[in-house]
Amino acid sequence: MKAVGGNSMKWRAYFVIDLLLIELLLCVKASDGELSGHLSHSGNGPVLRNSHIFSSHSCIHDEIIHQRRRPGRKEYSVSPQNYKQHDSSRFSYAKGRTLLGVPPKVNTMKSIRIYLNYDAVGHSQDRDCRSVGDIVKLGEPPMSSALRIRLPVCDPHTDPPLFADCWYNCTLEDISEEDKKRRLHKALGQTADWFKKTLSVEPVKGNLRLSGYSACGQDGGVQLPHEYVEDGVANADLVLLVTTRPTTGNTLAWAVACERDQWGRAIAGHVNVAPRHLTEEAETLLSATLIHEVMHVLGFDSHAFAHFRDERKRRRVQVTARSMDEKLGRMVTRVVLPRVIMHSRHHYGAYSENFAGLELEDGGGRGTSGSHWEKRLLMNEIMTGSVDTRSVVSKMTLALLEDSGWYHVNYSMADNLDWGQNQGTEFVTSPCDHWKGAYHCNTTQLSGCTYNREAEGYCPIVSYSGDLPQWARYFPQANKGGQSSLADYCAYLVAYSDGSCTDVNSARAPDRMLGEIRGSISRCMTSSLVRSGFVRGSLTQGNGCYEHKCRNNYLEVAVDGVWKVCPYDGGPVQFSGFNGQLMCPAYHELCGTSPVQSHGYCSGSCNFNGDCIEGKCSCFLGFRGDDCSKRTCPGNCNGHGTCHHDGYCDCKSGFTGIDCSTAVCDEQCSLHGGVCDNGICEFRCSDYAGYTCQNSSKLLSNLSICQDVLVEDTVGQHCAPSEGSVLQQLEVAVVIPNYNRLMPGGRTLLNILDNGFCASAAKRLACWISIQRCDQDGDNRLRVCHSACRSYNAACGAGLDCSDQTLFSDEEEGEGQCTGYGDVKPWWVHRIKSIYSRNALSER
Ligand SMILES: *[C@@H]1O[C@H](CO)[C@@H](O)[C@H](O)[C@H]1NC(C)=O
Ligand SMILES: *[C@@H]1O[C@H](CO)[C@@H](O)[C@H](O)[C@H]1NC(C)=O
Ligand SMILES: *[C@@H]1O[C@H](CO)[C@@H](O)[C@H](O)[C@H]1NC(C)=O
Ligand SMILES: *[C@@H]1O[C@H](CO)[C@@H](O)[C@H](O)[C@H]1NC(C)=O
Ligand SMILES: CC(=O)N[C@H]1CO[C@H](CO)[C@@H](O)[C@@H]1O
Repeated sequence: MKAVGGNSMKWRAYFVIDLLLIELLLCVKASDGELSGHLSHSGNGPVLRNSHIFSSHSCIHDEIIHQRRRPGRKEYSVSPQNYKQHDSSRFSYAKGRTLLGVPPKVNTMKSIRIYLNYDAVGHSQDRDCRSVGDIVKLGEPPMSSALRIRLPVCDPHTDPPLFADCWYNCTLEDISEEDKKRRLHKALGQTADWFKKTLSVEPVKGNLRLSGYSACGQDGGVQLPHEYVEDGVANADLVLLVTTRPTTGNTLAWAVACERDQWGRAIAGHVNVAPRHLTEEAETLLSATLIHEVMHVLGFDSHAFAHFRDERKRRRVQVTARSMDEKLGRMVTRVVLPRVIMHSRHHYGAYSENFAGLELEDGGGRGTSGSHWEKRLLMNEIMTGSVDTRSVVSKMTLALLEDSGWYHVNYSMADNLDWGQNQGTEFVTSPCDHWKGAYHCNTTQLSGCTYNREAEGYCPIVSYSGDLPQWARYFPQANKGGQSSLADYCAYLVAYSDGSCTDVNSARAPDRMLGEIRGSISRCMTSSLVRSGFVRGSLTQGNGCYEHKCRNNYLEVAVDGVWKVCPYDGGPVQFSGFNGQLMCPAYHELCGTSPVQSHGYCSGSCNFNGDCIEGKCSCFLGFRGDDCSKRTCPGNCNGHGTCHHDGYCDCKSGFTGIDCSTAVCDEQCSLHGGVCDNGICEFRCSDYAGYTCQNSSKLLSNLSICQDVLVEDTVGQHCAPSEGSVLQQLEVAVVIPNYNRLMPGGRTLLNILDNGFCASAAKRLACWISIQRCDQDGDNRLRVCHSACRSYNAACGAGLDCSDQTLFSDEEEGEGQCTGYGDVKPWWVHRIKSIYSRNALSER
């Protein structure tokens, strides 16, 4: 690269901002297929006892992402980091290990260091509640001229929560006093510790560097402390900036990522926790909520998916797949990441090739798929759209983070998810009215045991005021369905509030007449038992809580302290002193510890190093053998590294990935807002939400400033906002500032007429930089032509660094391989040359 003068360094900084600005102009149309109006409950069928009510957290991440795509909102910026070279750490690793005869492992991953910054807590004049009656902003409500009337007013209790722009009237519980701050520190500290045990990353070498161009996060965000931008943050891989601003409804907290490194990993995020929920009672719920929210920052985020990396450290070709599902009768978005699929197969017992990915939540058919697992399939998993105290972290969620390519995960930190376990491929691919057992119910008249037999439950079927979407009509009446739109209105047995078999403090005492008992080993079973001489009352349900244990490969059940062995596949047993019988569940239902070896299961589970389809392992890159138990150097490290005999590649500097096939980028890459992919600094169209690659001639009618520039350039496609009005804003917010910077003396577009050739050269370049062409595949933005830069320099006597290949193509650019052109029509050449020589002369 040529020597870079101070002047052109300034250019660099300017273009960074411009490329970020492009992200500002994001736009999302109201989603199609939204349910008309709000559905509300009306009379439901007879419910014998109270339903089990848990307080829960409703996640508004998807709404935030939606908001951030509105024009004028920024999603994030990119700041490159230094990462340790493999050499140094491998050396120290090898020293201790070789003595034991264990080959050195190239494993540079270390536990993630999350740095929590509380500086912003309570410090925002217009967003933090500091005294009762303060009126603060939620979102970006309109500023009213009349000071006393601030509309719209937020409804703090809206449920479902509306994440709207409104004015919030502070109450005492919205103020984060000392007690609440203490709870906040404790809860977030525990969250950071949890992730430390769960995730490891390639550690940032030296201080974490942040760009801090603008506020980080949402709802006004947080301005990064000055010293973070100057000096960076020591001992950190991720900085979370914490605020305690109010929220509405039962949203306890929200969080978003705001800066990424050159590989796309989040390095800064904004976490907001509502003071109203920082209470002692909400402690457990808050822990689960914070894990959920920080997962969004770390990568469980529909926008982050575009940056996910494979084993080679290249961008993944596909993270999600959206398609019309004939069986479900609607559009479905599925995560198709390899480890997510692998762990899903083991969870559901779905080894058929018909299972192709794990569904994302579509918000009950709202049409926008987002950043949560489908509740119908994962129920109490922590990354579904609502979190409660029973939420668990499954291997599928950890697998998604691992498949991002940014983390190694500790699967022993996963909890056991029992919803859907071993239910087979049918469960994940069929509509829920085809589900079996407690997973499906169709009448409010009958109670039964819940899916995991831990409680007695009822079948909530709700009559809505409007018709349900076609695909959610499981009943003859179009307005009837289950109680949860997140769970696709499926009807399944839900525990009564006093129905738990395991809770000895349940409000309902066990029925001695039926021989029932509650406790940790009690489970719900179908029963017609009643003490001899008595009859079962008409209100008594056909089930009860009875003790169980697993012994000698048999299930045993007890009534009144008398134990009996059950038939292996389940069936009736009788007890003396009781009329009627107890229906034993099958052995595997309550005693299965090892995975059920259902149809298509691979013995050894492919060592979790490969996918198991119909009994055959297909190993992930870097593994081989029938059971994927052996490591291998893919492509023998492709000549860019050495293969250790244990099957790990040790890459030469300049290369990375499991097979050393991927080139690393010049650090400058992300200074331009680009992301590194295999040595190339990319500016993808799809990185900018709302942008598409479109036929250039289609764009013309909506362009005012750049129209006559692009009209010369209509062959092919340009990367631009897909909506006309946003396109016009792009011109205002990006093209004009670029133009002003390119014009010597900062002249404006208004006096373009008397600025002659320099002005039109500057305009052309500003347009080309802002609306780059796409390559043939229709996503990568082509660099601006080297010749275009040269002819601009010539016309304006400027010193723009044309050798900067992150922005300009190289000198031997081919026809159609870059945006714009430099060698202009003859009458131009002449004039530019004369101006150039004049300027060149005057500079000397
Ligand atoms: C805020 O709430 C308090 C108490 O409910 C009420 O007295 C006050 O008028 C409210 N302020 C505004 C501006 O609505
Ligand atoms: C992995 O998780 C287990 C507990 O589930 C924990 O004991 C262990 O320390 C974790 N490993 C790391 C490297 O943190
Ligand atoms: C209701 O479900 C039961 C089994 O769960 C089934 O036998 C019955 O046919 C269903 N009734 C209707 C009307 O779908
Ligand atoms: C782009 O639009 C022009 C005119 O509308 C048309 O002739 C051309 O075929 C289109 N090109 C592509 C690739 O769609
Ligand atoms: C890409 C785009 O927004 N095109 C719009 C330009 O303006 C015309 C009307 O003049 C619209 O029909 C296009 O959709």
